[in-house]
Amino acid sequence: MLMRKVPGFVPASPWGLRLPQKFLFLLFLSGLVTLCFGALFLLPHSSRLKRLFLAPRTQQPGLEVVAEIAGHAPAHEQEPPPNPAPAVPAPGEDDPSSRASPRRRKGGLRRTRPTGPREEATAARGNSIPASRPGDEGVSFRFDFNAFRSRLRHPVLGMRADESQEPQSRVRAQREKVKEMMQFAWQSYKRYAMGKNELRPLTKDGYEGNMFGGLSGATVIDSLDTLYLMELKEEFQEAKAWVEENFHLNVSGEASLFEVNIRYIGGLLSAFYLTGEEVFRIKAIRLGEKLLPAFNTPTGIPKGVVSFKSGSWGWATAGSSSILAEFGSLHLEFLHLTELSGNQVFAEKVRNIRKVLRKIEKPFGLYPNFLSPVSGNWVQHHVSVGGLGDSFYEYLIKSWLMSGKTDMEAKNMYYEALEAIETYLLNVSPGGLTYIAEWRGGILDHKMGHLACFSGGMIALGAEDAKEEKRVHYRELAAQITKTCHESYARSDTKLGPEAFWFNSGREAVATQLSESYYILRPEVVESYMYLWRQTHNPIYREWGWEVVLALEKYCRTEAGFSGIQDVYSSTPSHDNKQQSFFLAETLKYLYLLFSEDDLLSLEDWVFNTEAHPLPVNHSDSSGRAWGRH
Ligand code: DMJ
Repeated sequence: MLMRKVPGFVPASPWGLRLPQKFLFLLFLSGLVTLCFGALFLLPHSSRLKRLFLAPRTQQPGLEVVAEIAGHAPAHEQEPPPNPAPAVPAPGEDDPSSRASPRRRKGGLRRTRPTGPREEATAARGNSIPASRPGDEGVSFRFDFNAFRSRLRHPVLGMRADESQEPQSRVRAQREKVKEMMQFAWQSYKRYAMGKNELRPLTKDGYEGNMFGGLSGATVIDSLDTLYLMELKEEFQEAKAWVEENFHLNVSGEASLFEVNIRYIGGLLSAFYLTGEEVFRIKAIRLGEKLLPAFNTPTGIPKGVVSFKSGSWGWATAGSSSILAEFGSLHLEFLHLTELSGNQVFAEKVRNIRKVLRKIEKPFGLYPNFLSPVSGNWVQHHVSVGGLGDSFYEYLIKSWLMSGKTDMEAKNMYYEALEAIETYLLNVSPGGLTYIAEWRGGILDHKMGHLACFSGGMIALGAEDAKEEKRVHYRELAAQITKTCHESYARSDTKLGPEAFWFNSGREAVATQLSESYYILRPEVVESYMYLWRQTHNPIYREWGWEVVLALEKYCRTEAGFSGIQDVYSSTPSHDNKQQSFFLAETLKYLYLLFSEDDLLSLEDWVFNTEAHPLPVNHSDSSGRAWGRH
């Protein structure tokens, strides 16, 4: 309007256009430019123009691929969302965790209950594991279960040769008896304590204890593989359903790294390898991630106690030294966690423990029981093949076997340690009993713990791969130690062995005080019978195993389950009111295997972890993710 009123103020353009015309022309031009620019975005993905106009994305070649293989989101997606969305799908919604388990879905069995929203999300911080995401469940990594099964040398449950040939044989009846004991132990637990860690058979209730940081159901997890191999199918389904629906990992207590590893991780791994059910693999991996903060120490030697509490470091919460048998009994399970998750972090943690132990000076070649995870030095010079030391040695020889005999480091460490043990700890009593004493800075305690009785089986297992000139010797040594442990049973009134027995003051293979006279349903002696039976087929081992079955029935069976006893030297012992979960995991399993054919969980295909959970040998035609073979 102003322009019209004062036309003289608006000069004409060089092309002779007036203002309204110019305005219209500009409008047309800008429309054209917008149209052309927009069209760039509609061109195909590979268009060069698009690359010219868009800012390049920061990208490290291969990173996404590695992350995907490892079952995790690429690095740039690893930050957890500020408010994790709940993992629990609405009723009727598809549960992503069950997609990977077509067999279960097909069979119409119960659905896996997804883990809680914040479950396991904090465990991985600082350990190169992305925080778990609701629903992601680590299942994007695919483990080829069928390929794994096809590589086994024997059917998992064996051929059952003797059943077809001798249906009424004595050994079959013995095996059936052990199966009945397992059924009774399980049913009693189920009836009075289902979901608790252990059964208290006298008070007919459950017991949680303080070793598992709030995790429940130790007996369920410990029983899975035993139920499976005994073909207690209904009971196995009950146990599996409990794991699916009630085994929650969103706990926040303080747990023993060792106990959670050997019982829960070991039990879940075995259940997966035996059945291929994804729920066991997923829970094992997620629980494994929760254990990782324990390794956050200056040396990488884990503390014995891990805090599941969100954001806190496990190592800061417990005492000053780590125990050899505890940090030395992770190797088998952690390699399998890597194998099943594709994530190297588990294998790296245990390889580092190995490295520290290789480097440190060993007094006379012996491994003391306590090590500082801060300085990496031994804390005391107490050496034992029983409690505190035991399964460290076991895991060396089993690492060698489980690697398909490729882990030379484990093999060498085992035989070197055994030489030192023989030189400094091995003794023969005046009565001719061979035993492994305990060593305190050069002074011997002439005693053996019940726990040390696993060593007969271990030495038998390792005999075949020793130097040729040592093989017969180790077989004989294994037999002698096992005989001594049998004596500790035979010399009691109940025919069950005490917690510790001595060789001094003219007394041999007996406890010297009441505080060492209890028996808590431990497996180590029958474990050795089982290995010695498989190695020699000497019927004495089945006889000795049967003595244990009869004694358990007579002294430990109560109306509502099995119980430990306070004094093996009393013919009317009082009960301790506890059915240990390892009784179902180990004692009954080893007894059952003792009365079975050798191809039931063949030792060519399986190694047993220290809680008797079978883990597969990595045959040379395997992928070898965890063993560095790809
Ligand atoms: C089990 O939990 C394991 O065998 C462990 O290695 C030692 N103690 C018990 C059984 O006695």
